[in-house]
Amino acid sequence: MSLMYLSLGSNLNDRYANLQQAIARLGEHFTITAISPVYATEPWGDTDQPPFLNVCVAAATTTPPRDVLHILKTIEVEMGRQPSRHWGPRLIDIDILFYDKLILADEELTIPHPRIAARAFVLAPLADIIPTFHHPQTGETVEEMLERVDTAGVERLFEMQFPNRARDVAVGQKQATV
Ligand code: PH2
Ligand code: MG
Ligand code: MG
Repeated sequence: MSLMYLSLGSNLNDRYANLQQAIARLGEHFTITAISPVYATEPWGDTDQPPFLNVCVAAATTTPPRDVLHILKTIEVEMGRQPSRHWGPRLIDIDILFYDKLILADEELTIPHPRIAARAFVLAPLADIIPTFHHPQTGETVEEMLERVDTAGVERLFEMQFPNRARDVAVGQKQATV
């Protein structure tokens, strides 16, 4: 079993419902072991777009990383994501942040995600689930990286709720129904 950490973001339509649906779909392929609180975040990079909701998820799997990527892309497309400009608005974006301590880079996929250390919208929710995880390339922990970024415009909102009882997933000591 490998443990991976994913970042999810949405800034179009019903952003919260999009995150819920994406996590429910992830639960059909992987064993979700933790879900961070939801964050409201100002757009990073391309700032001329609506604000995001962001969340991070931990998931256990035996699926290799490139196959994970294809599953994530399929979920994005099935949920109705349309092609957009680079860093532009999106219904749902699901990115692999870490996959165990794996380091991998090719034209299709780079792990760890290359911009983790620059993104408060990733580091704040990630620090809620794995504050002491060491970045395999820099050795820095998630909470150390978080201390170095500007967290203005990144606001923790609430824990996610899952009203549709399709599946139970263990979330820490609690049971969240996805
Ligand atoms: N995703 C981007 C670009 N900018 N900004 C925020 N706040 N949240 C995101 O998820 C995000 C972004 C490209 O993936
Ligand atoms: Mg992204
Ligand atoms: Mg992406």
